[in-house]
Amino acid sequence: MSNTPLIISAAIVGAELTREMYPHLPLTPDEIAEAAEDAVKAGASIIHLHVRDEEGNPTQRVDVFETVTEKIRNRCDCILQYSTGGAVGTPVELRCNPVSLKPDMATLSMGTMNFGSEIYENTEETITTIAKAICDNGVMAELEVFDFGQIETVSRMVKKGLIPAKHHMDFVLGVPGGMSATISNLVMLVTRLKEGQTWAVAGLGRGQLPMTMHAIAMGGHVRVGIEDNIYYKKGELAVSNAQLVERAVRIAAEYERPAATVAQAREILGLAG
Ligand code: KMH
Ligand code: ZN
Repeated sequence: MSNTPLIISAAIVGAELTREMYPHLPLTPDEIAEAAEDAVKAGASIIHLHVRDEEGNPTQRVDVFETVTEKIRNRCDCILQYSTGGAVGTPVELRCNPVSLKPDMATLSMGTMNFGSEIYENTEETITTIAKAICDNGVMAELEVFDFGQIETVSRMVKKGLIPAKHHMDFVLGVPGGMSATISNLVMLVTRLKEGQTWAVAGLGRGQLPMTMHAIAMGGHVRVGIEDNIYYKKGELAVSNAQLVERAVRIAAEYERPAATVAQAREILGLAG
């Protein structure tokens, strides 16, 4: 069994949720920074970051990312990972823009797919454009794989030099339109990885808890948080992102996998400084 410290990524806001859907959703820069600090205090080392505009709508505006980043940095040390996925339908130029602020990491979604009743567009051209923005800014990519074919896309695009060979992998399982959050799917995906490749899984909805448990047992890392799952258990909303992080920490402790400190997470991921 792997005793590697567990990197917990907290997806604290997302782009899809509203206050009507989840009353504790952090929306303002101060609320998002507070949620980030609480998640880090609970054991998260990566903050997967989306931001909202003055109306609470998802935005890829650089000034908002800058404000939120400053507020988070003033409160705590963490690995900041910007979303380049944004919301469904966000034009590719806007998706790339925040990467100019040179966060520690940025996401790179690996294929076009149905996303509920919408289409999440990630053609090879889109992926290449975002990958270039990520590489030009010296940022580490976290590849978001939602479906099995996308892992083939990763191999093909790495071979062509279109996406960075050195990356962190995140399997996002349970999106309606992608692979479901089952252990057999997770095992199938993990077996396709190269030796030494770091990986995490984000299970959506009720898949968050079992995917967390399986990843911990398999030696992978995890993403939890409100972006992916608003429930603590059936019929009971989570009270905060930190509550979901705390649960992952407790389960991991039983497997003798302490939550990675930020420094340990940097080392495991091969992030400089
Ligand atoms: N909001 C989703 C359409 C990412 O952050 O990189 C895309 C997403 C992926 O959340
Ligand atoms: Zn996201």
